[in-house]
Amino acid sequence: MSRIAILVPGKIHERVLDRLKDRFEIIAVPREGTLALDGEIAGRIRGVAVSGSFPGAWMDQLPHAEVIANFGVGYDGVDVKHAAEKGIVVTNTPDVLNDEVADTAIGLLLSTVRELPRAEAWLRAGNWKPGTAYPLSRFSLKGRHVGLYGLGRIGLEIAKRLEPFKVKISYHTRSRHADVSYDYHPTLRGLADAVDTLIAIVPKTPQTHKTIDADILAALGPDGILVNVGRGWTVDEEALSAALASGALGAAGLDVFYEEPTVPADLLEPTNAVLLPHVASASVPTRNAMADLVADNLIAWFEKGAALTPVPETPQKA
Ligand code: NAP
Ligand code: 8YV
Repeated sequence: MSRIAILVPGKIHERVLDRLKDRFEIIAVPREGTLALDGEIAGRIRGVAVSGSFPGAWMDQLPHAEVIANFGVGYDGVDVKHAAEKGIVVTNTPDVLNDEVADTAIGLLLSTVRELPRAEAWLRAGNWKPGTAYPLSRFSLKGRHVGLYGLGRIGLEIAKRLEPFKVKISYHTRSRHADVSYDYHPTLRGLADAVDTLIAIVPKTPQTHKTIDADILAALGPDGILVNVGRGWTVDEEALSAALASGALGAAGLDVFYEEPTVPADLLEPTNAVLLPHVASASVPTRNAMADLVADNLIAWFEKGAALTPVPETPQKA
């Protein structure tokens, strides 16, 4: 019996392919503007494993696609509206990366507040000599009031990790959580007015576009800190680089950028920014767990008739 064909456009974690190759026929194609597939092959494809975008036009090339397994909890690259219209189930990789991303968020917060990467660079540059010391960091985490923009799976883990640091914690989401004691703010502006430190961990949606703008940064103020581990889409980077350069904002720690992998020169310039190349989930164990969940979703769909972690926008077929 011929094996079910799974399309893999562009690169994906090697473990996804290792897990799938004995059960499925893998059709690996380069990631280009259109899917380079002839009609016969396209007609055989029933599943997709993808890391990165998967536009609606590609779905239209696959008349028998049933499921698209996305590598990542954020699935903003996959046209889920189009998938839902076509009855295609989209899956993502929730929960298995919560701890890693939350740990990285705390590391990035501390690095930003205490200038740890700059202090290390100072040492490596040979500046530590008898009689010298790295300058005192301007900021401390002690006594800060941290606002979480997003309190979902990862946001909650960040909040739990913040508790032992004895900072006050508040949050903004669209819906209030009945089960947490943190102060709730129904608007982002209200949260930014209340706190001096903002951690963004919201998805890329039309509603979150450049919501962290000049007004929000001004509300955080000259002693304010911004950390973004969600999506670069959420931040107005021009306003951010201007605020960092002028001192209107104290410092920023960013794991994500608007147009990755491009980091605007104006953001590279200010020394009061800590910049990471989207590494929040990027450890071997966590990426392996994400790869397993991609594979397990496809296996569950084709062997048991139901995916493990479908996204809410796409229906799970009976
Ligand atoms: P989640 O459980 O769905 O949580 C999302 C949170 O954002 C919820 O609290 C949600 O609350 C809030 N939210 C959504 N839209 C909002 C809006 N318009 N205004 C205010 N709050 C809003 O997702 P998650 O698993 O925590 O992941 C969050 C995001 O982090 C992912 O979508 C991804 O983009 C990003 N991420 C980045 C990395 C990285 O490597 N840097 C790794 C993993 C995830 P309400 O629905 O009540 O508003
Ligand atoms: C990954 C992420 O870097 O899960 C997400 O939403 O942003 C990260 O864990 C990304 O998905 C890998 O391509």
